[in-house]
Amino acid sequence: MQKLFLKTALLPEGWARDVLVTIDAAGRIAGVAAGAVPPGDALRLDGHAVPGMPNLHGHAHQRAIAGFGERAGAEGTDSFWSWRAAMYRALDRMTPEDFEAVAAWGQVEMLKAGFTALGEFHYLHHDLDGSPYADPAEMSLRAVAAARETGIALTMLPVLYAASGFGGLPPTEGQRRFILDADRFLALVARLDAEAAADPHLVVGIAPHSLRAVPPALLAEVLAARPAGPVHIHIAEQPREVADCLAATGARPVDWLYDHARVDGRWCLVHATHVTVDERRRIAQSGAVAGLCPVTEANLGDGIFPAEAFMAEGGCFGIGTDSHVSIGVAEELRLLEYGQRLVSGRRTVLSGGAGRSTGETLYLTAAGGGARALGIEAGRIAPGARADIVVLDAADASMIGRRPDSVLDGWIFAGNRPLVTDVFAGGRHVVAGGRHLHEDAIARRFRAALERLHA
Ligand code: NGQ
Ligand code: ZN
Repeated sequence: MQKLFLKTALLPEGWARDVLVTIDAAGRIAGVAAGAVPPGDALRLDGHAVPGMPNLHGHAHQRAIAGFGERAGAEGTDSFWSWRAAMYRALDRMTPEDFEAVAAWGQVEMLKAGFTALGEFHYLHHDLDGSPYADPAEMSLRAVAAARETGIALTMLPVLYAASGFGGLPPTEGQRRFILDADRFLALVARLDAEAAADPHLVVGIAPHSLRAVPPALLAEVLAARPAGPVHIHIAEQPREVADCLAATGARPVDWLYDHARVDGRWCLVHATHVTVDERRRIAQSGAVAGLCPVTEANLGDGIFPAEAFMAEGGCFGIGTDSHVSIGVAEELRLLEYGQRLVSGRRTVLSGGAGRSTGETLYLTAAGGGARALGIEAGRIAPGARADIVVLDAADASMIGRRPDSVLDGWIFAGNRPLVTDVFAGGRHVVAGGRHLHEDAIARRFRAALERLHA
């Protein structure tokens, strides 16, 4: 049994002092005792300990173009869709080695930011020219290998991508590396299931990319073939997508999905930005997780999710870093809250009620929702959960004069400082003193890959 002695820790019942956490050989929390006396063989951590945050949505390859899409094109032409065309072009050169290097570095940044689990929404399946690799799981297994090296818990979400638009429009040249049919997709899922059977840190779900990319019959077929486990889908991110869906089907995307699939707590609806009041309520009542990615949604000009009403309706949400344009737990949660303030003209919008800490409510809600979306027991420091624990520097300027119950407000709203000193992911001490265990080697490979890709 590994033992951690935490000076202050956020437990499900609130903040506690002198907390002894025991961790079993599988990386799960076996016991939690507050007000304990430190045993001699415990590792002592003097910062503020909080549950690790799940990152419920990311595309590893996009870390290679973070911040490269900010030079203006012809006046008025830059949009989500022009960014996507540029992102596709970056895939013209990305080899499996490049992909693994980029994925590993992104995961290091996540862990250092306090993310301890990741939903990898993976659609880069084929070789540069669009032909399948000898091993159809070549690219997926690169993401898995990166996670084994970095220690982040991985929920692999192999993506089904078949069309370029509603009505089953044929895929474009830029999408040649993504395309699978049902049989090839299900074979890939089976291959990953076999990997996961022997790996307690790997979960496998499925990800029909979007209603744009997966025609109705194909969606029904893969859902029937996969009755359990996480299902993630991009939905209603852009107004044009809503308009195209309406034109093709007579329904908006969220309505269409709820009318044609049994959407429940295993689903994660990524973005769900453009929803009517009815659609919003359908999501909240179904128990599906809204996968909010505020930084990417801001970067791409997507819009603002109606989080205040959704939360009041009991809706469940988590956060994702999606395009990885800037990877930060505090940053995602801050922007989520600030978006709501900017549209409502009020403060502490997502606090959950009088007297409550906005930062703590945001944090714990997103941690619980993220864990549900990724199909893992996590998001709380409690027996049975994964030992995903993040320690914040209690000596930092932004922490001065705070009682523990305002620590998360300090992290999220004050100073924008990198406060994470230590991270345990599945019991593995992967970040210590603010540095990842394998940071230097992974950084070297990332640098070489990026220099080649942008040469
Ligand atoms: C993706 N990203 O799959 O990486 C998408 C772009 C698309 C976001 N939607 C491609 N943010 O949606 O067609
Ligand atoms: Zn996405």
